[in-house]
Amino acid sequence: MELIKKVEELKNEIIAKIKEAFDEPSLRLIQENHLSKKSPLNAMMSHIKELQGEEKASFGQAINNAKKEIAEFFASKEKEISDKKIQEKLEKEKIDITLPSIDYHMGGINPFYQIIDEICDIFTSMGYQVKEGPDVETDYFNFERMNIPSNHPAREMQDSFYITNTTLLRTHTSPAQAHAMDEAKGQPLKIICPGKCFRRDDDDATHSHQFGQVEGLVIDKNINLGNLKATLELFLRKMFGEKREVRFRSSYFPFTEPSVEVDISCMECHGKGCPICKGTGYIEILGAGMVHPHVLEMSGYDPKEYSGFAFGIGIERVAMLRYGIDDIRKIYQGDVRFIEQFKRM
Ligand code: FA5
Repeated sequence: MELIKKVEELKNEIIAKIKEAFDEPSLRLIQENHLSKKSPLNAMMSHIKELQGEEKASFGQAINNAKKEIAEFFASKEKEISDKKIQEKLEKEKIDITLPSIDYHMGGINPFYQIIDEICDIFTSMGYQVKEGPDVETDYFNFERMNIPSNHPAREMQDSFYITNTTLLRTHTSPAQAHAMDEAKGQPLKIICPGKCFRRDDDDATHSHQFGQVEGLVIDKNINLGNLKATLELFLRKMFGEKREVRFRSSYFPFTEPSVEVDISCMECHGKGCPICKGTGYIEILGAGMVHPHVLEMSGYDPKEYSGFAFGIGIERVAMLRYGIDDIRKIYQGDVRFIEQFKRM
């Protein structure tokens, strides 16, 4: 049939045009002219009404087959052009892996803050909550509530920066204990309180007038000295590893009874004695003890029912022993050559 021949010719013509397309725009032009509703192939559909029976069916079939063949050919050409485009792009954009990379400068984090994070991680993994107290304290919280009334000789050991007669920069983080106990209203407590402390200490290799402590406090029924020792030993093992020498000494704090202090073997001389540890072979890192019954009473706990332990860890001392820092003042001098050595460790 003449019409079917025409369809065949038209199809071959369109396929030839598609073959010639070499880029995206030329392909789109062909699509517009030959594959749209207004295309000559679609226009030929109008002849269908002139045909009958068998002829009508085979003509319709011929048009559909032609359309299908063209669409398939078009799709494969489209893919060919897009693959070619990607290939050309890849060839043009060759990456020279021998070029030096961009130099991102990564600063260090002061070991003071790294140690706080580490201490908090260790204690929160043991179920402690983190609470903070204020840097500026009242005489009442800093001393009285810690069982250090005015004229108590222990005040002299923490010679202080007073702001008024009754307010001062806190000399230890222990007053945070009293705030937490007031809030807890007689309920059990398991907290740590990191923060800064200030004392009129003469600065030397292991003392600074500003330093950090992490206070710890556990209050519940049946808490004993064995719980305190086990907790601190676990903390020290996690912080310093198994090999470091640890020494528990009995001591005195007005707010704990009995009291202990804990020393770690000196990072410089490993226990032999040197100027940094003042010849003792050890550096003191924390004070601790069983909460004094009077402190419990002042804070609303019945000491016959409740007991507790507390500790105060010196942050810089831990940093010194952990990283082998030979002078505490380096932590505060803001020398980037020092800080840069402490990328997140
Ligand atoms: C206290 O401050 C007690 N509040 C600790 C405590 C808490 C005892 C709870 C019992 C119960 P001490 O003055 O010993 O104690 O200080 C504790 C730690 O803080 C010391 O072991 C030391 O690591 C650190 N520290 C004290 N003074 C300085 C200072 N001037 N410079 C650097 N670190 C210091």
